[in-house]
Amino acid sequence: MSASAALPVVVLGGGGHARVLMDALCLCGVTIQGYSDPRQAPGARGPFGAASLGGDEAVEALGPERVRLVNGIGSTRDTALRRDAFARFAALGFRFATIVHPAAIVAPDVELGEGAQVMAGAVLQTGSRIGADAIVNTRASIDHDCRIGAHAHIAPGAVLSGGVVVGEGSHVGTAATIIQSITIGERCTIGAGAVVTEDLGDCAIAVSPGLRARGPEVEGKTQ
Ligand code: JB2
Repeated sequence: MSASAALPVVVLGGGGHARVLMDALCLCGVTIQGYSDPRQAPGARGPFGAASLGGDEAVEALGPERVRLVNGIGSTRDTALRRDAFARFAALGFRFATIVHPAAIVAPDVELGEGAQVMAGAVLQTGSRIGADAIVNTRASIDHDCRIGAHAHIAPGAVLSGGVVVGEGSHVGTAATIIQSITIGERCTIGAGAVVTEDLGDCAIAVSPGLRARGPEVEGKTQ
């Protein structure tokens, strides 16, 4: 893992994504000072023995010179909650640790933005760039020369062929496939298992045929 500073980390969030990150942090020997979650009372012992700090005001009180943060707020479709938490703390001067799980395969020239998170089994090929606070989740595959925008989420098992561009804040769903050189705009939602074979503009929704989209479905963009 490349959490660069020696500072202990505090994880934002106490749900499933936070626990996946805590596992990666423990595997890399990084000290977890605690986690913050408005839904959990301070003082309790949480996952991996991490201390519950209560809400984010407890993190703000620690100050950016004493801890680095890990954004444990995941996303299943809308990445705004995650993005807003990142922006809120960045504006206060906090820095976010960039995480690469020991079982990920990352080519040496891949560029990872601040707070990017690469989980177990992910494969990132040469020439790719991952934006700040983006998630490349479990077993996702990012082939050569891809560009993943800040705060985007490439969900578990998603497959991106070479030269794919995913815009800021977009969500590429579990086991979705995006073929080579496709560009997806910002804040798009690609449904689980969808196969994207044409470029998509901002805020597009693409789902597998036969699945009911929960928004204005984009006709004919998937096969
Ligand atoms: O502003 C916040 C905030 N907003 C929500 N600050 C802090 N510190 N915590 C916040 N949270 C907390 O994040 C919620 O109270 C909640 O406990 C947690 C989100 O947990 P949840 O179980 O809802 O999902 P998740 O974000 O851990 O994981 C989702 O995304 C992952 C990528 C799930 O869909 C997972 O299945 C998925 N793998």
